[in-house]
Amino acid sequence: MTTRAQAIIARTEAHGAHNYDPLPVVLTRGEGVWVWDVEGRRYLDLLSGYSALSFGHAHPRLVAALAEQAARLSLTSRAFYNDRLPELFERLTALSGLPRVLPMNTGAEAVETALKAARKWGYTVKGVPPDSAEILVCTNNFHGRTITVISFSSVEAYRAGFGPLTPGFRAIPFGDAAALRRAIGPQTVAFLVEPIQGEGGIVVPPAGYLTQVAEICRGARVLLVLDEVQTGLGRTGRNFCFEHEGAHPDLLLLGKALGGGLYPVSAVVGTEEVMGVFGPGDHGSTFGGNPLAAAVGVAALDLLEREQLAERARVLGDRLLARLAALASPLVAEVRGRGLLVGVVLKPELGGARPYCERLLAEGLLCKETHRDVIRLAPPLIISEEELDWAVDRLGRVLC
Ligand code: IF1
Repeated sequence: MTTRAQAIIARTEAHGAHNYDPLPVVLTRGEGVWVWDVEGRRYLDLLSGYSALSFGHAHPRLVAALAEQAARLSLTSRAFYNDRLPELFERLTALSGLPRVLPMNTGAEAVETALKAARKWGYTVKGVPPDSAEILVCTNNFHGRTITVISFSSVEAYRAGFGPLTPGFRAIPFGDAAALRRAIGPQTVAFLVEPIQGEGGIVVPPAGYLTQVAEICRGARVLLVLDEVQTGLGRTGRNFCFEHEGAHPDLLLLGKALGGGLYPVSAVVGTEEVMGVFGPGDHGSTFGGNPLAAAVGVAALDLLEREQLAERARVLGDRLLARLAALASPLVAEVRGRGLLVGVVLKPELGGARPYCERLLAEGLLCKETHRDVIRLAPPLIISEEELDWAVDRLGRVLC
């Protein structure tokens, strides 16, 4: 590494809180699936801003949408209407089949919004006694970093030292529909779940799980809240991961790629019955639903459909899984995932994936480990077959 890169790292660490442990690379420019460091070295981005950069870096249509809207009108607050928001609402409802949208900024805020909606629905519609609503979640979940969201994390490090935690949550095993049926009680208002657990290590539930979960929830009058912040918008080979099983949620949570990797945009999309609990003053955000967010969100959804990115993710994801399996690496315990959300699980005796991510960096691939042993592969959905093959060849050098 040059002294220039070292100096930037040192300055970052000098005044930044140390809540991350980044790989030692300083990036300065991105275009499509490629990023460049300050020394001019090129890398293929297999992390994609934790799946937010589905359209790649600096997509001209997204950049143009952002720049044009920024120059015209960026923020109105929701104290007034703006002329861009209705199109975002119309696109999201058309794509999801759910009729009502509440826009926020980050994924964690979308989760918080859904939890508030579910509790209020429980009290005002389902008739659960005041302050007694219970929300079921899964062990090994990841839904963000706010106090309430970490209150139901099963990762000790995410919770430790941050109490007192928010009550009202109970965890059940992921992928076990019978456990959900058993756990539902009279005070249960919702079940919050990721269709594929991302941070948990790209854990794909058994086939039929989401269908069963949707049936159980409907039968028990429990809301199904699907966190598709990571799996949504084409990532797993369908526009939404729930479409693989036709398991329609009451509340659908979107974020990350909804802002095209340029701007934070999240949303809760839901049924009339649940979203109807919100009245003026109940909930909001300074930036949620601003015209800049709406313009970028619309451009992102437009690209998703125009470029048929869900279909690309399906075809290229199958190719990626097949080619990774064909490497037959002695270091790999399992390769799993769906579409372009793939985890390469290293054998536990190797002691973790971090050193392998460092070697992949030297080969020109940006990856980040998750859950110690898993290398997460989530390239931009616009990646070409040639670029994907190039990446697998490099992975082969490090893993074989
Ligand atoms: C970090 C992982 C990815 C999410 C789901 C909500 C949120 C996330 C399913 C919150 C966020 C992030 C946050 C980032 C790491 C990252 C991540 F490694 F934790 F698992 F993407 F894979 N629901 N996921 O995955 O969204 O508030 O961040 O916008 O370092 O915390 P946010």
